[in-house]
Amino acid sequence: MATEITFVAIKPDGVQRGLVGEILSRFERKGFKLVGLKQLTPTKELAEKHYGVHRERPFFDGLVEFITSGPVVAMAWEGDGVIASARKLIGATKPLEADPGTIRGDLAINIGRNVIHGSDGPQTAQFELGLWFQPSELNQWDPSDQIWRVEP
Ligand code: 3AN
Repeated sequence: MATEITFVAIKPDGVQRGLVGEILSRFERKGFKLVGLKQLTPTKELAEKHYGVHRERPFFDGLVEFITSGPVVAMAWEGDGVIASARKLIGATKPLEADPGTIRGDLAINIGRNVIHGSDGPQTAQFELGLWFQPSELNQWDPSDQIWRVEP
């Protein structure tokens, strides 16, 4: 399994509800490595680029309005298979269909307020990391317990 980096963002509802620590800890406890972290209120331009694939959807304006309404916590997580694994930790887009144990399954009920975003594939991850982070904001570091994280 190749080492990857993915983009994850806690949306304004997750920040407002005080779920930042809960969500960070789920990724940390899983064993992924935090290589980028910042809080920002996205500009309309950033939001429209981020949600560009949904431009023609009826909910596009609402999505942009919501994600620009307050602070977002943007994260970059590194690890083997982290892109698909993060999507599993996050759970299905519709929180009522998300399995218990997932972030949306445990912490959300509404598709328009589903707490968190995660890149849905390698190309999207690359695009979204480049959109939300400067290269200098992504850190390379070796966890001191690295020996316990790799396949023997
Ligand atoms: P995901 O966030 O699980 O990758 P996408 O990319 O299909 O889901 O949708 C992006 C965001 O658009 C979702 N997180 C959700 O907030 C919103 N969204 C998706 N479908 C709908 C819908 N039918 N009505 C309202 N909002 C939606």
